[in-house]
Amino acid sequence: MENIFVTGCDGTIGWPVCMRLALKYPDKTIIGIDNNERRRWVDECGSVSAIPIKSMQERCLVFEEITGQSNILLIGDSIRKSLLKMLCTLRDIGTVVHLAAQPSAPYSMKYPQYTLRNNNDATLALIMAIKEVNPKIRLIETTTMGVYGTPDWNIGEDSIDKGVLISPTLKIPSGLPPFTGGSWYHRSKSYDASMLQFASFRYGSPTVDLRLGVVIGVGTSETKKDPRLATRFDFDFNFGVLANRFVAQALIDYPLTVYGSGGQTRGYLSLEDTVQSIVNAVELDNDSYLPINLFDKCYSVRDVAEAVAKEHHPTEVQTIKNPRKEAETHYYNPSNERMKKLLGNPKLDLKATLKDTFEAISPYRRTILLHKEAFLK
Ligand code: USQ
Repeated sequence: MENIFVTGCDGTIGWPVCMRLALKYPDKTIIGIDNNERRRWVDECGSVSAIPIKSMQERCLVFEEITGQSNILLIGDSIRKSLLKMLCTLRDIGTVVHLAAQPSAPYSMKYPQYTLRNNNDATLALIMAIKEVNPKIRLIETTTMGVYGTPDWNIGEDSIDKGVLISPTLKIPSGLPPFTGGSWYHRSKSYDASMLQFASFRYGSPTVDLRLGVVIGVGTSETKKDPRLATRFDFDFNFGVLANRFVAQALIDYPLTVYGSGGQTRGYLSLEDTVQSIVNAVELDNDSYLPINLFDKCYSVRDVAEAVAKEHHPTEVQTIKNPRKEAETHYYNPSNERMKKLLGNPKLDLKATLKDTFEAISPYRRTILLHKEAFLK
């Protein structure tokens, strides 16, 4: 029996991934680790999760009460090579799902060294522990579509495999993203991708690099079983992602904060479908480095604002001077063929995700009102 190790088990994605893995593999132990920093970062930014969340210990007890399963085990708070080596040896780890990261672009611009240390040190510790214990342990990491930036060329997965010719004489080597991400966070994930690709090539480790687009929504089939199983929902300037922030803003009749011209285009995927994709990746049978672009459809900031306004009338839009340095009008053409094979048809499109999110956070309107200053600082 090979158990599964999940880093970042207290995160927005990590907690529902742990539950889904525990339900799918009742005979395996899902061993979770988290340094609890996400709660501190958001608190430091003067905000909270709009949906109240229990401690990890309480959530595990409730999970057992509701499902009868006690196969989520929490250990430690810091990803060290020695700890992972011990775990892999004593607890028979077959797969590591690496979700732990400081994931905010704006926060990373305030704390670049912290972000790089936090994100890259953990990844390297995992890579080296796996190499030393058993290079055949599968490593699945969520990096980001942001590793590509917003290039003028088509972001096709096959072209990434073969290398990308970006000029008649210049080629990006196979597997590697081009390192044009627009924040220290996005850069940290480019460095991770580079380490993953190199380690997989050098040590023969089966590695999946799930390059996530913007993950939106809050509910998954597991979190809906009991309010005490909820995962966090952030809406502040640093940790709230675009569509989630717009839903929170619309709910309290706060004008939607479109940065600049609003032409910034990204790929989006619901939390429900993201969790399922990660869980499905556990059973992929790749034996080397496999990057997968993970998003359903691409939308501009203005498209998302319009979709939110359709769900919730009347909703005003305000144009804010863009606090980020990024292209506001650009070409963006990524492919998601591998995700379609991994996931099949996504369960929730943008409209369904927005509707679900409005329903889930409506009871917590007052919490958002009390923290509305955090929308823009
Ligand atoms: N934006 C606005 N108004 C807002 C907030 C954001 O116009 O109130 C704009 C941003 O300037 C950006 C776009 O919306 O152009 C997306 O911003 P975001 O904060 O939703 O996404 P981003 O900073 O790119 O990062 C998020 C997650 C990150 C993940 C990434 C995927 O925080 O962890 O890796 O989405 S991707 O965007 O594909 O790189």
